[in-house]
Amino acid sequence: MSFSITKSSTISSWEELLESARQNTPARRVKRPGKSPSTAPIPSTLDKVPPDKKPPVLLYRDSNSWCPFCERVWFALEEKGIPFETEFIDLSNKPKWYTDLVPTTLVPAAYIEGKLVYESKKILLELEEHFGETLLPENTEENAVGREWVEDAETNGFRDIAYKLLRQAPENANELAYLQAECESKLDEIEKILGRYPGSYFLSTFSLVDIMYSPHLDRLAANLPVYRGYHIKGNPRFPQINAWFTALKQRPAYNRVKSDNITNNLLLRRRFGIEPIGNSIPLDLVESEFIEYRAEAAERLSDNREVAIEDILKNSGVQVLGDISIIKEGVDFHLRLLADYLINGNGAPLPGGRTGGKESIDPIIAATGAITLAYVRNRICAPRDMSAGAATAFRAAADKVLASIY
Ligand SMILES: N[C@@H](CCC(=O)N[C@@H](CS)C(=O)NCC(=O)O)C(=O)O
Repeated sequence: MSFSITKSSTISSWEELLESARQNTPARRVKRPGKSPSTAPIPSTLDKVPPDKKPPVLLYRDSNSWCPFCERVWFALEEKGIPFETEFIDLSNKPKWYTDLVPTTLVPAAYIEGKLVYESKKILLELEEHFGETLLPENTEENAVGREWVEDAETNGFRDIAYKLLRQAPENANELAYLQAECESKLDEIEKILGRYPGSYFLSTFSLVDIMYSPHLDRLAANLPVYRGYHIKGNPRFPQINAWFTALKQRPAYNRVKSDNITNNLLLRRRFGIEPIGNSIPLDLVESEFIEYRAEAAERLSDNREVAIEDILKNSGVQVLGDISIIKEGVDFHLRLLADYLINGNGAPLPGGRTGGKESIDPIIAATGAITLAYVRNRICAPRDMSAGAATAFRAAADKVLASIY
């Protein structure tokens, strides 16, 4: 069987797409050919290091960038403007040199000016020792409170209760109600301490305390609605926590290191096999329209297309549709359509005027497109592949282009 893809000539080439994407975003990653992950973020401060010198910090983190404890350290490094290198550890197959090096065998661990440190809290405090206390208040009294709250964030049981609630089998209604009440009372405690100092953060300025909590509260806020039908965001019981989320969103470092809701949902399902009882939180469609995010998503897709296409052909099931070279052409075409829509699409008709109707293309190609787009929509992970904002724009655009196929 053979067919041609109509209108493909009206869609830009990958080179053109990459160039226009790069004109609209400074975000770049390095490619890691043949390795997992296939790309890595470039720390925003790496240009501070002379070419003949090594950055002062080497961070060991998980290869999927799912680990909330690693996120804490990355967040602090970005906030403090410390240049660093990253070495990825595959947690499903940890190298022996790593388990020999780090007594807990967990990530994160870091070399800080040559000193090995492990446990996220210890790494955060060590970074304050070595690079100045920019994430702890100068005021002695508040500094002491900050240190105490950093400790509390580890020991107050909030995380354990939250994960117990998420993992509890839904059949056991009494236990669920009990865990929900426990979790709410932990959140009430957080609500209360957030109100202790003026402003939206835990202390009177952004600090390590915010960093200790943010990856966990983020994951909880993304997962409770989907797996337990319970909302933290928009819940009038937690005004301080909601104001805190809003304040965090203003911080560039936070936007670089955080995951998006869907990554968090997929991760929980994969990690613990929990079944959703509700829909995902709707994509933030306002955020998904920001050209910086759309361009970043298009840049990632265009620059890393070979890896993406190979992955789709191998893992999405699309290969059963027919001749692999034709299928490959169809995959490539729909990814270009997606990149084109990300850059040029804001509200406009889809590239080539493909808004459905009689001009529809060959059914096999349409099926190839549907599989490709549905697969990549949920395949990408933030921040492993791109920032959370870019991932949101990517998923929203995939939905749009996908809808145009039917
Ligand atoms: N208390 C540790 C917890 C670190 C941790 O649990 N890391 C997980 C990833 S999220 C890990 O390394 N898991 C691998 C394993 O359990 O073998 C910290 O704060 O650094």
